[in-house]
Amino acid sequence: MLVADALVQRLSEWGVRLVYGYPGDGINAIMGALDRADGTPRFIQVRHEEMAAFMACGHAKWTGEVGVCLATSGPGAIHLLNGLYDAKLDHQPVVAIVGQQARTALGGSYQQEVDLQSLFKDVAHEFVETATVPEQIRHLVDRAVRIARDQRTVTCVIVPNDLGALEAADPPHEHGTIHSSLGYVPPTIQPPRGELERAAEILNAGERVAMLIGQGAAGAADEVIETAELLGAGVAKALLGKAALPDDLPFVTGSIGLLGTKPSWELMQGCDTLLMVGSSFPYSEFLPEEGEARGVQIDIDGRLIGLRYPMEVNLVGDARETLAALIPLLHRKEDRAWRDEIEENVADWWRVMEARAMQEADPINPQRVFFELSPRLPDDCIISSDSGSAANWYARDLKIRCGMKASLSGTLATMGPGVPYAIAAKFAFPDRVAIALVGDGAFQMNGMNELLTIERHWREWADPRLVVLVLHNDDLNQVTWEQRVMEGDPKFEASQTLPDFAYARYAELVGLHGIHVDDPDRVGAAWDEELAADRPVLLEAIVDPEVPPLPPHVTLDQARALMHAVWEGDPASRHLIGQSFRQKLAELLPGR
Ligand SMILES: Cc1ncc(C[n+]2csc(CCOP(=O)(O)OP(=O)(O)O)c2C)c(N)n1
Ligand SMILES: [Mg+2]
Repeated sequence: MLVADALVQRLSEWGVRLVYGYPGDGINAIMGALDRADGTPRFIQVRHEEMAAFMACGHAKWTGEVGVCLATSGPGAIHLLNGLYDAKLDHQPVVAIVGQQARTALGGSYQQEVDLQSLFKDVAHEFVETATVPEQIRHLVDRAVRIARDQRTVTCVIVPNDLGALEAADPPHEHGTIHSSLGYVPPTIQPPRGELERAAEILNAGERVAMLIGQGAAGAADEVIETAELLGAGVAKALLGKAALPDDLPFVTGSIGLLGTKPSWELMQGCDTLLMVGSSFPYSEFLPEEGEARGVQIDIDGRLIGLRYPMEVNLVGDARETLAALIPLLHRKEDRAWRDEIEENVADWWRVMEARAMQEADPINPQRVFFELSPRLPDDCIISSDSGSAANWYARDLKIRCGMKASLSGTLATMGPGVPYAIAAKFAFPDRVAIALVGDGAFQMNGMNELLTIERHWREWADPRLVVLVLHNDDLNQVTWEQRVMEGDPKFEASQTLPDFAYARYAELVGLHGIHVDDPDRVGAAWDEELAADRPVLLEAIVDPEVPPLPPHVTLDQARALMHAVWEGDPASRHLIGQSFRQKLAELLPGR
């Protein structure tokens, strides 16, 4: 058995089922070992190493397991980086295994010799090691997997190509050797009783309690609901927590932040007490003003607690365990006026969403595409969104139900993960429908290429449905709006306009189905057709780039900046004024 075989076998013993990657001479020994391993773990070839890292991150997000990606020395390793940062910033356990030039050549400015130890030092700062002798492989794999899981982060093992091809060796029983073992079960962490009592006192004293939950609250939905019931609270969700709680509960105000909803904004502005659970939502202007509310936070990561708002009690602990211990200490609030107000705001907001979605546009209002999808979402589907305007409509217009999974690049907010996350969903759960919601810019950046990976594999999936929505607006629209609203600049055509392309026809060329829709009244039927298909489908929706992704609360500065952009000669000024005005009007007069 070679070192490479020992590495692959150890991954398999850790329960790793899938390795996403791309070959190269730096990892030929490992490829040989994966071939001999005969599918345990299984190697999935991608189109670009960044996609392998996104898929490993997606795998971790969908399954809670460690995701693994593999790339060759030099260029392959460098290509992984952005996907690895996506995982690191969203706290996902991902192990990167990368090749390196032969030990005999290192330090010789050899071909493809890159200082990988330094290159990965930041993204994998919890653990990055280069193997130098066969006896290290066992403990390097053990530590990489265990640290990735325990710290919910990215780790990296660098394997010089000559080492991979040596005979494997166990560490001898002598000085200077390591004898590591398998297995990791996360601990249940609970704060001390006295702190729970202090937290309960604050929450019991509050008259208008707001809750904000994030991905850390996934798995604690029942406890979140019970807490909100007792406290008469509304619950807002950070982007990564979108699937942590269903949207069909009347007190769930939906997303928060620039992509958030008005009831979430009102919840935070009106509350006197804030309970934050499993979230590190960064935009403080969307939280209560300092001094306006008393705060309690629950987070598993002691490094990140008490950071976004001056909390009075910081409970380091698992969301579910901590809430379960807190609940018996809470008194049910008898005055439900605050809760009634929240529920009215939420009901009104959904009417606004419908009115905004049904506003006519040229040709299709992108909100309509999401609004029509929402009630059609199959049970247990897995939804990924890309960065771009899609993230706004994903955040606001989709009503997540119990059992669904949903994610995007929450913290890095990188373009590109939409399609690879969906592919990872299909490999992890071949019997569930995956839906990727992406802009044409993100699709051109990499999604197009990964359609080839989908075409290669879909026949093996128990349910072949993987749907890719492409918002065809010939524009890097999210940033176009940022240029207008944040900078007061008109759209800069040279930076913003995309090459036009026939996405549905391309999908057909690849061997999948492609549906092109440019009529708003056909959007619902197009979704029905997509979701009934016998293979992966691309839905190309021709959408209007001048429908503004309005933040929940437009500041005077933002409105002024927009007017300035128009004044400075925005190429779409007349149409965009009309659309902005109509969208705002839909908020004032929902249902008309
Ligand atoms: C890798 C990367 N490059 C650039 C950006 C900045 N950015 C964020 S959204 C966006 C536009 C996305 O355009 P598209 O995918 O067409 O979606 P649209 O907003 O038009 O719907 C850009 C350029 C980013 N987030 N990530
Ligand atoms: Mg676009």
